[in-house]
Amino acid sequence: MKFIKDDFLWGGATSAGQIEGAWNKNMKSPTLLDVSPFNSEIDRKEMQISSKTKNEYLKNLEVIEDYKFPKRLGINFYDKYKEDIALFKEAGMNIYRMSIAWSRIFPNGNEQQPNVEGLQFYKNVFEECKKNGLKIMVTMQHFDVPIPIMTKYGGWVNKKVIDLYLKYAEVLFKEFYEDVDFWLPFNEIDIAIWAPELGIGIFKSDYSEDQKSLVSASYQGLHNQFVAQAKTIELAKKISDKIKIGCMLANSTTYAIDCKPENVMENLKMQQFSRWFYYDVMARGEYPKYIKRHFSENNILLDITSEELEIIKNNTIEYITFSYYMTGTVSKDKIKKANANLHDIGENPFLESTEWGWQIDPIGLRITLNEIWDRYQLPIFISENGIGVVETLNSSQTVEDDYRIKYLKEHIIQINEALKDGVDVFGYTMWTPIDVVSASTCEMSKRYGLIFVDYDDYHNGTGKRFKKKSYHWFQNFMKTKEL
Ligand code: P53
Repeated sequence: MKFIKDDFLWGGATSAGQIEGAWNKNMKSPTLLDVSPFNSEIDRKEMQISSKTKNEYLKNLEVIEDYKFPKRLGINFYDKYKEDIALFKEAGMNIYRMSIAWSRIFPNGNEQQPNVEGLQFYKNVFEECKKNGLKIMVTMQHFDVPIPIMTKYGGWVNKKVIDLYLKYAEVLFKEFYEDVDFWLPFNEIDIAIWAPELGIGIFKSDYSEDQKSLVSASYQGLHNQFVAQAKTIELAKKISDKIKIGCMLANSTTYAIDCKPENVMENLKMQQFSRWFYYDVMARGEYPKYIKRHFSENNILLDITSEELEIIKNNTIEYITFSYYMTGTVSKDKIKKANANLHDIGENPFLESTEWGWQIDPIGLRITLNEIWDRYQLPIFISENGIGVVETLNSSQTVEDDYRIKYLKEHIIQINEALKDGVDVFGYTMWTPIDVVSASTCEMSKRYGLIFVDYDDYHNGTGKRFKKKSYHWFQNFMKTKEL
């Protein structure tokens, strides 16, 4: 079967905090990712026992030198970016999705001037991409709020952070508007609700006494990010029409467990709360009524001004992107839960799961693409999709990852079907072109790449890159477009 769209964008996605390393080099300040330990039972327990201890850790970075923090070192992309980008090009990719670390540009969040060395690093990376014929998609915040913004401002709950972010956005746009093809202000903006520490940079422990105040703070932080994104779009219009801004959501498609109307209704609610309302605010420019009803019925008190709503209304996104890894089921009654990291979803007896319990569902991607297209009629880009597996190099210094080839191929076949259905999908960046440190568990063992990186969970290893079987499969697919 031939892939039908010729001018489709194909590539890989990564994030700064999971690959760069050089966590405190050239003025960069730490982010929460730099103090997240490898998720062994012991480390995790120790970090969570006392939230007070964690705050101490953050304030006094020396105290934590004893711990192993894999994200601080990443895969050392900071020094190896030329080699890695050359490998992406050799695989046949024509786009690279990456993120800029805010903490490299404004280490304290509130400086008058940006850190020139931080800007220079990204300038170099962009030049390398261009030399290799790669278009560039940039995420401006990928789970990595600078710690000073958390400690001094209390994270995104504080509206002052909107202005700090806009200053950051202005610097990026003025420096890079000619280099970057697509901009995403926030990775998985819905993470504000599912994992507020990562998404909006608050300390959950500050709210632990009162669950309600945590929920209100999360929605407030999310709202402030909606405003920041809209203001970013407004700003971009003033700088250059070359700046194309889209949204990014951890798309959670779910199915009712059966056709019992109560369960179908429960699933509809799940879909409204886990994805539709976010897309609606960013694409239609309005909060839907049901979410306002939810806020008022649950005493979620938010500071939302009519001026902000006006800005959101007038500055909607140009295209939609999302990550797609799995689907789940929903029922009004108790059902067996699937391991989904973020969302509370149920098992689906018709689907297989990864070692981490993520339920693999290629047809669900076609369904998702059709649903989103039907609702918004905006161009769609799949900014993440892939499979995490424990892998080791074999005696031929490669990995025979036929399961990854199967995973990618089956999802791409469904994109092709969606194109035939009339959906305007214009690109796909797999998670990941190269092994990176996992976002949720900080482990190297959860490998997603076409390229194997020789580091273990404690960053032991040579750091050398090796092509897996899937790398060659992808390279061949790029040449033939045969599935
Ligand atoms: P890891 C959960 C569910 C769906 C997407 O995740 C998610 C998460 C958070 O873990 O995040 C995205 O590495 C995220 C990437 C991340 C990738 O999924 O936990 O944008 O940064 O690495 C995979 O297996």
